[in-house]
Amino acid sequence: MLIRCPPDIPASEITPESVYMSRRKLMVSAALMVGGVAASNTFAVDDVGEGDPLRYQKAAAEGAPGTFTAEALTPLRDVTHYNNFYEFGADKGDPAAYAQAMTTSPWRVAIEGEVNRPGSYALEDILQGVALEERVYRLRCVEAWSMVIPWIGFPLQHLLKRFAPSSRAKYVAFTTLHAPDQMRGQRSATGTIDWPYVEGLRIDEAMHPLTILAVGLYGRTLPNQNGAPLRLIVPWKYGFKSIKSIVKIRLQETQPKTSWNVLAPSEYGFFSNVNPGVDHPRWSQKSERRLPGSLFSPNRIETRIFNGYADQVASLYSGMNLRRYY
Ligand SMILES: Nc1nc2c(c(=O)[nH]1)N[C@H]1C(S)=C(S)[C@@H](COP(=O)(O)O)O[C@H]1N2
Ligand SMILES: [Mo]
Repeated sequence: MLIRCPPDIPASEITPESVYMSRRKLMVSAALMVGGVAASNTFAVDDVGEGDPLRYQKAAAEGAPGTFTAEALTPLRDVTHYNNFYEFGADKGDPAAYAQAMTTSPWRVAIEGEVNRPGSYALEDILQGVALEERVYRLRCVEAWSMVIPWIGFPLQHLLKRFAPSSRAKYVAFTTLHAPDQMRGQRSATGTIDWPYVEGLRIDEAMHPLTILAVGLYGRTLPNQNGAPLRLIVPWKYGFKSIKSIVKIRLQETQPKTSWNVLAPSEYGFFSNVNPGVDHPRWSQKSERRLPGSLFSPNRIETRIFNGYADQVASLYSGMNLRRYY
């Protein structure tokens, strides 16, 4: 039973928000990162092998509050072996065991809808000239566990602005790869998710500087189980909003369907902002298990509104009833 958890991009703009964001632009050619060719000498900085938490911890503490965090990083092993990626199975170990069957190169992304140049683009072209940044973000799963992960990516707004959304673009819809031959979880009709996995954001959420598209973590190319080669990260929302292995981005006027909302609308709303004040119908959201933990040391911490990013994002929802729009 399924556990319900559900190029030429303009040069980075200097916005007030960007001041508190990563100052550590990785001088990495994005093109080198795709296709699994991230050899150890591909990275100018921070090639950490199996992970060098101490070095990353230092980097994290240097950052301003909010985006970076001084909290301990979740070790690479947990980040890559405790996953939700239902296309490969419902157990936390399934993605690590089976996601290698997914081909991530070549990879194309369709950009559709209310944009000036809709089309199908090679990932290399989408990443051409993009300045990648490292962002240490908390990821809070709706199942009440969380991790702290050093992602490598770039603000989604850079991609969207390049395609000049029209005034009718009120929402952004995202779609994951649908390939039952590569994704064993898509082969069985388990009566759960109606493939492909889909997610969506309101346009202001998508344009928010905290929202990134990630291509790596821990200084390396994104492992398949974490959503290679391109996935969304929306750090103030429950983890299921951060859709993996994206093949389509569509700008549209109407609110898109989202997989978990379709499956269980009373349990998973469109917004899904992290909110300790609104419990899931079947469990509390007031606290979370910060990984790694153990039976005897569960490492339970209090959940924070908007996952601790309220200073940056609360204004997006001013006047909204967050209990109704959960
Ligand atoms: N395509 C797709 N994206 C997905 C999921 C999924 O099952 N399929 N699971 C989501 C959930 S529930 C979480 S908590 C995060 C987990 O990301 P991680 O495995 O990289 O930690 O991915 C999200 N993105
Ligand atoms: Mo999740």
